[in-house]
Amino acid sequence: MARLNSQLLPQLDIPRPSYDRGSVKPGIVHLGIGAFHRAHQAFYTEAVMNRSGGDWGIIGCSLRSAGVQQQLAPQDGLYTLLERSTENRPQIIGAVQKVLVGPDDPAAIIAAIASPSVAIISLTVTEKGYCHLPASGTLNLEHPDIQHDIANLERPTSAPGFIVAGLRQRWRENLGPVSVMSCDNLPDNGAVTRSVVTALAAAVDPQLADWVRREVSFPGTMIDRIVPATTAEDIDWLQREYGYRDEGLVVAEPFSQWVIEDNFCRGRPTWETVGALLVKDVGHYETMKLRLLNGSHSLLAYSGYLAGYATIFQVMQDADFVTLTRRFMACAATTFTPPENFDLSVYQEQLCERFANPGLQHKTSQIAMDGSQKVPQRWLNSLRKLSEEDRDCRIYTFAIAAWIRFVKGVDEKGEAIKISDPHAATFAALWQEYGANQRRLIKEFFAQEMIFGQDLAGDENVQQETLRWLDVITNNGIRSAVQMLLNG
Ligand code: CS2
Repeated sequence: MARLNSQLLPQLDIPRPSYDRGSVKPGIVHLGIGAFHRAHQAFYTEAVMNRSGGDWGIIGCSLRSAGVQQQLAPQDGLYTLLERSTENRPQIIGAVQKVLVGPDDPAAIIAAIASPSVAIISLTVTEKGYCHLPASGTLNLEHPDIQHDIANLERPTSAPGFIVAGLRQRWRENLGPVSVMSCDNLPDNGAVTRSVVTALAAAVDPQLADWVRREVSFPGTMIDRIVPATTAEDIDWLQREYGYRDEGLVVAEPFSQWVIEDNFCRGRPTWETVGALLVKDVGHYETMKLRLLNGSHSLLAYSGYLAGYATIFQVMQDADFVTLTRRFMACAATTFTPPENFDLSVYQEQLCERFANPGLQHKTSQIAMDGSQKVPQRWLNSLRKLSEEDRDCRIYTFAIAAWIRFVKGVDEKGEAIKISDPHAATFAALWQEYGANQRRLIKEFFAQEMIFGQDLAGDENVQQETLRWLDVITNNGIRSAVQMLLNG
């Protein structure tokens, strides 16, 4: 069966690059070339090149495994983006020129960042990839990868390490600045990136840090598109329907949104011509998206998983969970200032429809990963506001109880749950030690300052309520707890 590559391209009856791929120079180095980047930033950049050309080829970098390189190298960097809802709409994307793998060849990534034509370094390395302390947004200098990178900057392992090594080379060779653009679901992602990169640069060479402060810009972004992990069935389906094999296939919902702070020091693709919104400040968009979309996603992931649902689509077939989602969003929507002239109720309706997309197999277990990194910005800032104002916090304390119950690592039928989280071992130890005394267990969870900060560690009411929910979930099961919440 024919594998997707440049030669096969003319034979395919599918939208494909209309520009001359061979003559495009690289303009972007992207760290963390997973499915999300390929369905989102690469999709917008492809649309710009299809519309008006430009040297915006993407050099993708994997900082951990060679998986994506093995998928894309035999395909000349080409892959299919399949939009799925009730219909299927494939498109071939040509923006990715090659994929480099950090552990195999770190020097190649540093050299790519230091290529003269490169104007933007972008990142989707997930929350934990910033090696920062989520509560303060500052670099965790104790992080083993950061300690390694300070001592061995010519062979970095972390995202901040690669960026600083590449910037150092640009500085030494006088190649001029670049913009460093985070596309991760972090509040203030531009400021966090600036903070970790300058802190690491300062630990390596204070003069480099001065140069970074003066010359490099760190635009913030709000990124949105639901992109479930591709499955072997998806790849087989494409092969059956369209007659070619694509190991790099990416499946996404039709919706996508990108709000970008217009703060680039060396030019950028004209993303605004293909649907992105370039603004002065992304803060309100970011907060809204994190608290409404990602906040309800995490709620549905933990409670839905415990109720036995494998995907968000399945969760949204259950009327109680739909009501739970609507209630959660209505409450979350009162905790922040929306972007100007923005209709929050339309946004919430749209989110419910997106979650119920029958074409997506978005696993609850996928969203449930890395809760320690996600819970603070998705739930806890809203909870703080409600608690400060003495308002009803129950939907949040319920959510926290569901998460704590989830990280026990055993479901309601007694089957093991694989907990994927940088703090999984701590959670297992807490359950082991205090599982028989849930009051103490809750206290110990809230004492995890990197998640709850100092304030919530001292919030007796919030802990009391969380304990109440954990007791209900433990004694009556998650479904009864949901009903009790909705009827209470
Ligand atoms: C999800 C996000 O996995 C998760 O935690 O909440 O990846 C979500 O699908 C995207 O942010 C949507 O834009």
